Amino acid sequence: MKFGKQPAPVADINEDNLEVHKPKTEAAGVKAVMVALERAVAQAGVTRTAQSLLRLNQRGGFDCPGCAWPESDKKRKAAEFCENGAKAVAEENTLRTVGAEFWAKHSIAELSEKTEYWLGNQGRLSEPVVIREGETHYSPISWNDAFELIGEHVRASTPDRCVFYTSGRTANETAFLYQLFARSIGTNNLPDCSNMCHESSGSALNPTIGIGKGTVSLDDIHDAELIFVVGQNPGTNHPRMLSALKECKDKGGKVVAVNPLPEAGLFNFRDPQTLSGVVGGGTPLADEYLQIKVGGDLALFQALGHLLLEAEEKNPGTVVDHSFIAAQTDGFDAYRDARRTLDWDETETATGLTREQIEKVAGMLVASKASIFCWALGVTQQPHSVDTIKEMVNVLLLQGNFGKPGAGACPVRGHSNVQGDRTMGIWEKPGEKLLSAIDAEFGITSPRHHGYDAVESMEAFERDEVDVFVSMGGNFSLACSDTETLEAGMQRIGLTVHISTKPNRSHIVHGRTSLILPTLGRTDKDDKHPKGAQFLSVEDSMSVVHSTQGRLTPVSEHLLAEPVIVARMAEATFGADHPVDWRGMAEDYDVIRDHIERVLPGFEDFNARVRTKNGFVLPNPPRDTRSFATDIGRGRFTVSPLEYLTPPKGHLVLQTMRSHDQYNTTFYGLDDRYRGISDGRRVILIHPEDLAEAGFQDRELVDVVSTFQGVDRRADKFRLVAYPTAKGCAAAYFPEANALVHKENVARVSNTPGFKAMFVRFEPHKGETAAAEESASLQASAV
Ligand SMILES: Nc1nc2c(c(=O)[nH]1)N[C@H]1C(S)=C(S)[C@@H](COP(=O)(O)OP(=O)(O)OC[C@H]3O[C@@H](n4cnc5c(=O)[nH]c(N)nc54)[C@H](O)[C@@H]3O)O[C@H]1N2
Ligand SMILES: Nc1nc2c(c(=O)[nH]1)N[C@H]1C(S)=C(S)[C@@H](COP(=O)(O)OP(=O)(O)OC[C@H]3O[C@@H](n4cnc5c(=O)[nH]c(N)nc54)[C@H](O)[C@@H]3O)O[C@H]1N2
Ligand SMILES: [Mo]
Repeated sequence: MKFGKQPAPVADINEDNLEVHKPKTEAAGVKAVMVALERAVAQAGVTRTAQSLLRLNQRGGFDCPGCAWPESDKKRKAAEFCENGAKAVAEENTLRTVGAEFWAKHSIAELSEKTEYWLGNQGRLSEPVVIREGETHYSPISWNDAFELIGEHVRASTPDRCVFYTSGRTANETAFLYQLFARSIGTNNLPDCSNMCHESSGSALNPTIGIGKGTVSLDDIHDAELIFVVGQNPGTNHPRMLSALKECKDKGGKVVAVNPLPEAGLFNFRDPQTLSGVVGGGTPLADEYLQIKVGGDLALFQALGHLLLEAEEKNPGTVVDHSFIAAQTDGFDAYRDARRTLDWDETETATGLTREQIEKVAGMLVASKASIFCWALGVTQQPHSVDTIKEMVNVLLLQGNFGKPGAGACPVRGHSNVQGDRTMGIWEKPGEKLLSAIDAEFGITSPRHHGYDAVESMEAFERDEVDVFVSMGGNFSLACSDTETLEAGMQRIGLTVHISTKPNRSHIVHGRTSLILPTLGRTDKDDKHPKGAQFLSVEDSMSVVHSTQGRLTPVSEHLLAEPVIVARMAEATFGADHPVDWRGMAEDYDVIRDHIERVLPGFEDFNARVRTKNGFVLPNPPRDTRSFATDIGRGRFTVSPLEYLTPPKGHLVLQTMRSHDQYNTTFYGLDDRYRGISDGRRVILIHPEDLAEAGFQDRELVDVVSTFQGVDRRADKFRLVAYPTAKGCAAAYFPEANALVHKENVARVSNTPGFKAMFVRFEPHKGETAAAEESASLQASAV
């Protein structure tokens, strides 16, 4: 084989090896670079690592498959990446492969006992495989037969019994083709990872500021006087954001961190690319740290609004931007009336913060002429998330923090193209404007009724109302909530199709017939086209659209590019006689971009502008012209009732989060370095006083029970770890704890699962024999 020897596979996790050390108080530094390089070389060897990392986030190179944080449009550093970006690349570049031999060797029954860590570490999928009803193993299938099988199943079904899931790594051109395929079939069943991620942000921002995206640029982050980092762990999930925060601090800006966990990256950053970061003490980041209770942010931002209005009353004309409010917004009077009084006792209970702490931070807001609120999943995955974000918008509107340098709203997006996918029309609730533009361009009739989002898809599986489930990337079975319900439903689907780069759990809990279609990744060369190598494009968290092109030789010659896979599924479904020229688009991505230009606003001259040095920025009315394209043409103040999470007696609030060594459902390794947890993942971080009150010891093995409206869900065998989290608020890793999230535990309006809003209690772990005996005696008594 041309790449030489494959690296040895890894051993599976042994939870008994769990190690716990003191959490760190600073992020990055030289250690981060060393870890990244070590991992990369182990997976891909020295040459391939050098070839890939040198092109990461460079012009003409590929976009990092890690997060959606933007690249600088100024001079780029030779190494414009972070530890976790490098790990994401290594994960994709690995020389290990998973082909016919692997599938012949391992049965589904055997694979279902493996952890996600083991599965993902087996390597890159190298050929298409199928498993049919009654079979125990996947086996090879030709691409032609695979596409025919998909065509047959889709034609034998009805449009709304087909579901098309998208994970946010999917590039613009692929996403555009994919939604066109779904709509050509006649369904808007286009759930995506965004439904489980920042949907609450879109649901709050669209009605209040007229666009479901952030309103800041990277320069704004540098120029802000004050930045709030709310419910976000940038040291792990958006490490390049730390450099931007550092630049802001260097210019005199201040940072406030709001988080139940004292995450290392919020406190001190050692920039491994500067001398002071290597040998000096690094840069302190957060000037104030609010260790808020999980779910307390709505109360916090109501209190901040109250305090700003109070400060304005004391010194009229100094705090609130009245001319902006009068000219550009609606609803201020009702908001002011609602925030006039505040119940401080309840605010302290809801937030776990003291009045003094909140007043101090309000004072910082009063003093700042340009503030930015950054947030991520800490505020999007709770029942009242949409109201929380609306409350943040209220506070920004009060001080006119839109459309001026250094100010605005900054939802920090997750997957590297999750924002672009929505722009391209991956949305279960499309508007008429998009659909009529698609119809006019392609001569099809898109369905007008809305489709399923992620949770609704799971519910449709459960009702046996889905015949075909196609997954463009991602790992739906572990990403969504209520794992057992979801997996039972997935297994009843007629055909599941997984377009993937690596094996994952969704392949194992498959439909009655199932296909795994291996595809090229971001770093792979895509050159098997009549006109030669093709490139794709993505949109980052700040609405910059730019190209991405992989250059590495794919690990297998049997991989197809994603746009090709979509086009061939469509051809097999519709036959040659279809108004859309699928093949023409798959052969030349410029043709896709020409269509996008005619269908979507903001993509004028797409093919030329995507080839420019820094790409181009999509229109953003709040940022560009301080205007708000809402239904009333104004920014909207809103009034929400106070809401926070109150667990029943004997329960704690449980949030789930990512370790430093994972990418969503894939694990790079087992070292959550900053939190000091390694070689084990089934842990519950718990405040020492809560641990004592619950009557357990540090490291004790427990079974976890979550309760939602009287219904319990269980997940067994977690170790309690005393940890400095906010009191009353425990934390576990995603996806191990997803089984605990009841499917109806969702955010209102956005329908995002309540991944950071579970009520849990602990029971001493029942050993395997005890549990078996109990279930036997239950069965006996049932008989
Ligand atoms: N390396 C790496 N990078 C990633 C990812 C990855 O898995 N690995 N995932 C990508 C994706 S898809 C996404 S969406 C982003 C996710 O980026 P993050 O949102 O940073 O991800 P989480 O790990 O879920 O962390 C949520 C943070 O919110 C805090 N939190 C929990 N509950 C609350 C609350 O009620 N209030 C407040 N104020 N804080 C709270 C948690 O303590 C934690 O620090 O990262 C992206 N980047
Ligand atoms: N409890 C809990 N659950 C959560 C969250 C949480 O915070 N807590 N976060 C939610 C969030 S924010 C998100 S975004 C979702 C993530 O949900 P998903 O996006 O569905 O999950 P990922 O783990 O990112 O998907 C990993 C798989 O993608 C495939 N893949 C990787 N690269 C490529 C590629 O280039 N092309 C293709 N076709 N496939 C590729 C690989 O096969 C890999 O196994 O999970 C959600 N679930
Ligand atoms: Mo995400």
